[in-house]
This record gives sequence, C-alpha cells and structure tokens, in this order.
Amino acid sequence: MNSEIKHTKKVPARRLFFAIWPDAALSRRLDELAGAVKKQAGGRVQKRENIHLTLRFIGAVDAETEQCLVEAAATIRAEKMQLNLDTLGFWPRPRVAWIAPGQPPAALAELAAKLEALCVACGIEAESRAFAPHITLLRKVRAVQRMPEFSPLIWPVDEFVLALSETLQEGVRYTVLQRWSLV
Ligand code: 3AM
Repeated sequence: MNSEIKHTKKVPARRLFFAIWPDAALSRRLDELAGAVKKQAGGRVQKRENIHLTLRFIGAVDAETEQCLVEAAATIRAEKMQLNLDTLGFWPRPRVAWIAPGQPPAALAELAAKLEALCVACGIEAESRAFAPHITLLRKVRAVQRMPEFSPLIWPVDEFVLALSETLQEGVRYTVLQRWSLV
C-alpha cells in the first residue's frame, strides 16, 4: 500500500440548533406543568433534560460549518432578558403543546435575528418561517379541550447555547455543546 495516501475519515454531519436552556429548577417546574397538561390533553411529555426554547434550528452541518457557527456566535452581543412564560398553547399540525411568553421582550427576537444572520453568513439557507418562540412541553397531543390553571413562570435569560440533536434508540437526546453569555 502506498504510504503517501492519506486516509481521511469523513466526519459525519451533526444536527444542531441554537437555543436557550432553562436551569434545573425551571426545568423541573416546566416538567411539572407538562405533567398537568398531559392530564388534560394526553400526549407524550418532553424529557425534562430536553426542555429548551429553540432560537434557530440549523439542521445537519459539517465540521467546518459548525466551526464557523461557533466562532461567529462568540462575536454576538445581545441583551439579557426576562421571559414571562404565561401562555399555554397547542399546535394541531405538529401536535405539540407548548408554553411561551405571551409578550416576548424585543431582546428575544433581536437575539434570534442575530443568530439567523450568523447562520446565513456561515452558508446555511435562510429560514423562511417567522420566529415563533415557544417551549415544547408535549408531543403527539391529539386535541386540547382545556389547559390547566397555572402560575406564570419567570425566566431570567443570561446566555444562549448551541445544542446537538441526536436520534437514539431510546429517543431524541439534546446535548448543550457551548454556551455564550448575554450582556
Ligand atoms: O424546539 P422545538 O421542540 O419546538 O422540532 C424541533 C425542535 O423544536 C425543531 O428544532 C427543535 C430542536 O430539534 N426542528 C426539527 N427539525 C426542524 C426543521 N427541519 C425543526 N425546526 C425547523 N425545521
């Protein structure tokens, strides 16, 4: 065999997304709320450790693009904010029940817009759909007659993350790869 030949292993693309991630205490409360919604609406609760708010779904990208995203994310200057999670909702087509801030602060859309620009600068196709901030609580929900009574949850947001999405035999697993502070 010719020893000059380099055997470069192709690194598989990784499925990524930008998000904000609740801390353990808030995840627990969201998980409890998901349990209460499930009693009324059925469906399958999102695993507690997977609960997040997607800022920009990216999809599968190669290592070079991932590197571009990571480097660009480090240059982002965006404001800290507080989200008032006061609205429960249901989307029949993806069959998802969610919680969201009824009146999100401008800083949230600004952060999402900066991430959108960053993705496009790294060669990812522009997102055509409007940003609809929400936290998925349950999937495979068939119908919702009524939602449970609940007290709004306040979420102080001081960082955003890049997360990896993997589909395993036991279900989807999200892993936070990197975190960046808001200012
Ligand atoms: O944050 P939620 O749970 O609403 O459904 C996926 C999940 O949304 C969504 O990105 C989040 C992290 O996986 N997602 C998956 N594939 C997608 C796609 N092709 C997508 N969003 C937009 N386009």
